[in-house]
Amino acid sequence: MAIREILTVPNPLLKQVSEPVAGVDDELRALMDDMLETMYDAPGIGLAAIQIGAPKRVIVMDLAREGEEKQPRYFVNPEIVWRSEETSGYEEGCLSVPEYYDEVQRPSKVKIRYLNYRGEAIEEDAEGLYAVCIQHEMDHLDGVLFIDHLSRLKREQAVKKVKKLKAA
Ligand code: K2U
Ligand code: ZN
Repeated sequence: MAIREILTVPNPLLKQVSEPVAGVDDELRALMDDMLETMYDAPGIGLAAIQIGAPKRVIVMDLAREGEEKQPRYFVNPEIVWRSEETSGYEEGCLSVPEYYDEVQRPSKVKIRYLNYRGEAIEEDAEGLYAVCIQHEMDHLDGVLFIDHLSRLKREQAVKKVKKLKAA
């Protein structure tokens, strides 16, 4: 296992559309292990493979609260197969846009299909923070950041802030 560098804006790789994975094998599981270790170290509650420079449709997540037992989740080739018309707002952040937070509106509930760590096909409903996080991460797989849902002014302010942070 290894902690990998997390790419930050304005790295153009973050705008790349990630490719589906042919199958879940030991090599992919090693990547997911590295992603999870990197996410816990950040710390974060979700991470998409593109954020460590791997353009594969793979996400890891752990929504367990501080002090609770870890509950790692792995999503290979995830798809959203249904979205509620109802939407909710949530103050989002992103490990690739450090120290910038703003509210994003997203469908409150989604139904997702994906392969798990063992390559088994899963279909699951998500709501609350789970729905927010999976949609945030699935945006990453399409080269979309949460700031892309904001105004151009806010997006430019966010990138300027991260550039300043990295230069300090
Ligand atoms: O994609 C990422 O950078 C991981 C995000 C996932 C996330 C973003 C917005 C809302 C929920 C999850 C990081 O975990 S950002 C840090 C964080 C931690 C707890 C709650 C919200 C954001
Ligand atoms: Zn993010």
